[in-house]
Amino acid sequence: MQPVALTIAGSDPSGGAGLQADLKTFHQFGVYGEAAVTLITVQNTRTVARVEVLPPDLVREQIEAILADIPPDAAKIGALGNKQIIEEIAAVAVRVTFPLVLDPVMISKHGSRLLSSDAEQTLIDKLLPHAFLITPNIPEAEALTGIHITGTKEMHEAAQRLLGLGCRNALIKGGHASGPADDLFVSHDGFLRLPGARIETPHTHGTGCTYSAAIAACLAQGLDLQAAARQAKSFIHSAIQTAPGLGHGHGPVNHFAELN
Ligand code: PXL
Repeated sequence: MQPVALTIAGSDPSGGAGLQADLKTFHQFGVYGEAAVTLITVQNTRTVARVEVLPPDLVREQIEAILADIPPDAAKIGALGNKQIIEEIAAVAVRVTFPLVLDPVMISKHGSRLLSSDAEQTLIDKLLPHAFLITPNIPEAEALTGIHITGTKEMHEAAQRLLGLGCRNALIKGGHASGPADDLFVSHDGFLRLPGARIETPHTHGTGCTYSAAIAACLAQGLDLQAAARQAKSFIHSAIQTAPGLGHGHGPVNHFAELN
């Protein structure tokens, strides 16, 4: 049976982040990819020049069309733009049975908002309770929980707070901390540290998108969540390590990276 994964995300025409990164990652994992677009960015590796959020009903209709015909085995949700789009997706999320990986994208590497600030509470109230897994980086975990993260202890506290808000599992990524890029995976059954040596490189554009897409791809293949998180962590590590060095700014990671 061909595994299928869906991404609900923004478009990055430079191909490093957003739905383009997700589709390449699904493909690399041998998973058939589907994509519903939430917003369109104008960007390259140097800058994000414009962000246009699509009409909420158009986003909803794309998803409904897919669900009625080729329902996925797992889905990931990336940049959402605004409150109305979150509400449309939440209305669908209440009735789906496949796992949802929620990457709570807020701000691009270049500082452009990919989620309006007044939408954060809607994301917490309406979408987060339907997430099988949420994958914030440290600034996103801080915004969602109000906890200022300075070390492992606060990472644990923030992860517990996220579970308290209703998602089943949380993966807080340590890439924005100093020292090793260790991630923390927490579920109601316990926690798991995903160690990662820090790689000094400017080419990390799309890291978060690629990581959560890799987890969704592994879930679509039927892996359990811990195995999915481990495999995705290993993939994103090699993808950063072997980044092709494209562009003149923050270049993309290597979506052809080896799977272990
Ligand atoms: O990496 C976050 C992200 C998600 N989605 C889109 C983006 C970015 C970062 O630039 O452009 C469309």
